[in-house]
Amino acid sequence: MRICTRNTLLLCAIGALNAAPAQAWNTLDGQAPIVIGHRGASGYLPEHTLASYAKAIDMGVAFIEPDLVMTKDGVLIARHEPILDGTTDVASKFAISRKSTRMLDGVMTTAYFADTFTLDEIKTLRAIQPRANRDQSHNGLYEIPTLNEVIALAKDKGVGIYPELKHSTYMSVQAQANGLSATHFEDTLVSTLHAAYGNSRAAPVFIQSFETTNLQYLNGQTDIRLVQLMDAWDVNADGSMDVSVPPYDRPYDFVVANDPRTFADLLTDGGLSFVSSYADGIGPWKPYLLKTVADGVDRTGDGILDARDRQIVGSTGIVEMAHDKGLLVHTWTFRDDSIGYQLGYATPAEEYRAFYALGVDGLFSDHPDTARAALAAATVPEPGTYAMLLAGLGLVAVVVARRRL
Ligand SMILES: [Ca+2]
Ligand SMILES: [Ca+2]
Repeated sequence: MRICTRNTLLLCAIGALNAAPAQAWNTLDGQAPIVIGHRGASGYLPEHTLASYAKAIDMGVAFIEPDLVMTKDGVLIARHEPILDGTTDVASKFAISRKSTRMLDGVMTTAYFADTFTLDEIKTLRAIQPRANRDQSHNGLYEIPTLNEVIALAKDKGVGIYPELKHSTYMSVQAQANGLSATHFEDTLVSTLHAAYGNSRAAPVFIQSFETTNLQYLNGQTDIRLVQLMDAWDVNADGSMDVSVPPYDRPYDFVVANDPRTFADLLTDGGLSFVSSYADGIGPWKPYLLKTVADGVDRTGDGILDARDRQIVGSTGIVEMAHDKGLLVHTWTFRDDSIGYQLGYATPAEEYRAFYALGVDGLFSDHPDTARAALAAATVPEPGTYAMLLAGLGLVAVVVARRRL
């Protein structure tokens, strides 16, 4: 492991020269960042289907990301939400009487919930593309996969998996209502992963969640690496994060426990120390890491002010702070078709390049081919690289000399 801190910058720079032509990444271990297929290659095919994951693998991702929810009979399946309405054809196959009204992270919601359907029922459904601006031609073709089916594909293709426990607090209530244990969701994930990969930190697996209690529980159950996700509602004009709107403001288990901390509080020095007591990495929404400001300047020159025009200020310092505590940083979500959150960059390629340069250890992309192409371009040594590195060495030498005074 090679961590380049301010104190070891000179050695790291020399190391980079000796290791030429490999590029010195600003990641925690100095290796190239990983591209994670967000819900598969969800920019192209209906999310969380084996077809979507397979396409992401074909595009060169290191990991595929199954979000997990639970069926009535306690089977873990891949869906972004326990709500089936938006991403499946459930409404055309089951009577409206199968809808129910439940509290989901503090929001009263009426929907077809996965935990009210058996796996046999779920297997009659077919996935649909939830985003109107994306290809609808694959609707109705693909089943909803189980965790075991996702693992089988990943192992067959030689990539890792990055499962997310969705809404653990909600799942615990539903599990008990369905006659299962309060931790059935987490325990089933752990036993399934251990059976497939062993109980090892070296397993090609990361478990992620927006909640904290479940990850702290898992820390006592498994050596598989754990990642704490951090959300927010929006980004303010001045670049600060808006964490004022539930349920995007804080982990839902904090709400239940009357813990006043927000996601932003988990990204302070003290917050990161807390997270590092049980997790191996953090997964903050990308504007937490790179500060941009809406200053009214039309940088793209199209006569319209949007997110792409924001002024880039630079690192918020969170990547550096997390790395100093030994935490990996995996951020999200990168898309070719979402200029509303392509903050400060005219093209997706420029945005990827900036985050790779920032030192993120990985990122989640709906369009993994674009992410991989940007990574490949970033690994090609540019003509000026060594001159710049030498100039940097000179600068370090000056700094070191001044410190001696
Ligand atoms: Ca996810
Ligand atoms: Ca513009």
